[in-house]
Amino acid sequence: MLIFYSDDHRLHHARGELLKGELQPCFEMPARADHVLQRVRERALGEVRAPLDFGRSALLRIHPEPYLDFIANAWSRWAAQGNRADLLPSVWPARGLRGICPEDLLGAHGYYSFDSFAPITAGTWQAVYSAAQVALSAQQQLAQGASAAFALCRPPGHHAGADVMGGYCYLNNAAISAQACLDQGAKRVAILDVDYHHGNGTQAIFYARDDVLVTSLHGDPRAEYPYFLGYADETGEGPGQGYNLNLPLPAGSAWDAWSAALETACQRIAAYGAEVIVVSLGVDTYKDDPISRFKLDSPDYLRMGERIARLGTPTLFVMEGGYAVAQIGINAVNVLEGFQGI
Ligand code: Q9C
Ligand code: ZN
Repeated sequence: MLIFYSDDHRLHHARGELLKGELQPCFEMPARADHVLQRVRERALGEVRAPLDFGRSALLRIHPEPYLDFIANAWSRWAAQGNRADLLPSVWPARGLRGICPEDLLGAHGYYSFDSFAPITAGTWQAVYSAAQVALSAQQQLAQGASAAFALCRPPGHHAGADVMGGYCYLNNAAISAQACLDQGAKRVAILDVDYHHGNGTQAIFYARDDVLVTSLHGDPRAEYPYFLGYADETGEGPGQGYNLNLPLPAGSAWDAWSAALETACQRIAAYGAEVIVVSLGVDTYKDDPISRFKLDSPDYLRMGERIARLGTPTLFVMEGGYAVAQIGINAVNVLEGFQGI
């Protein structure tokens, strides 16, 4: 299958993330994409191409213009105030506060965030813009008849809502490409989110819609980030009622429990009659992932790809999380090799 990748991901490398009261090195680092690319080449998975530039219009189908402008302009405004360290919010419009976007940059960043895990650096906009173009370039291959393509996106996207960043995510690459499928004539698109964390952004974007079925397997939000979405009783609303499927699993879940949930998701996708599947491919379900608590092992990712392939539906793989950096390439490419039948 064709692989799309841009070196621009390197432009986003934040100084640190706040964890347990301390600024620690970021788990979401450029080496992640390097390891996936290296493994793609080692296994000769397919030709690696640079993305085309489709401009902002496909991004605007998901994200409002003021949100894009904020990300695009925040660093130059921040640097003009004499700052050199990352822009990182500490105040959010929670219960009892007003949802007003303030003039102050830190305030505005809080307004456009739901946590402290989406710092803005000098290169953040170029990196996230290119990651979205990577996803759109892979999506174009499917529109032209390919049965699969891999968007090696970094930064990831599934925590980003229409106008809110968080969880290392700024633009929702999977949602942008799912919408592009619809805009090019598909009637039913399914998203299968296999990242360890619930894809709260993707769910929120499509929650009231029946043209995108969102299914997600993830750590139970009672105990796991992002805590405030991803429960089993979230099934959609209005016309979207019945078109959101959450499959939360307890900490310690290994392939037996995880694959049973995958079976449930796959059967729902088959019943829906999806014309295209967008897989939010996070491999932070791995047993040695430093921030996650599932127990999948590397060969399990081959089985994951095989099961997705049995749906017999054109599939776009979009890279999301995975922080066991040395194994992320093996695990992600195993899904793709399993899908292809090795
Ligand atoms: N104790 C993705 O995998 N940190 N984002 C949680 C862990 C944020 C994960 C703190 C995790 C975000 C795309
Ligand atoms: Zn994750």
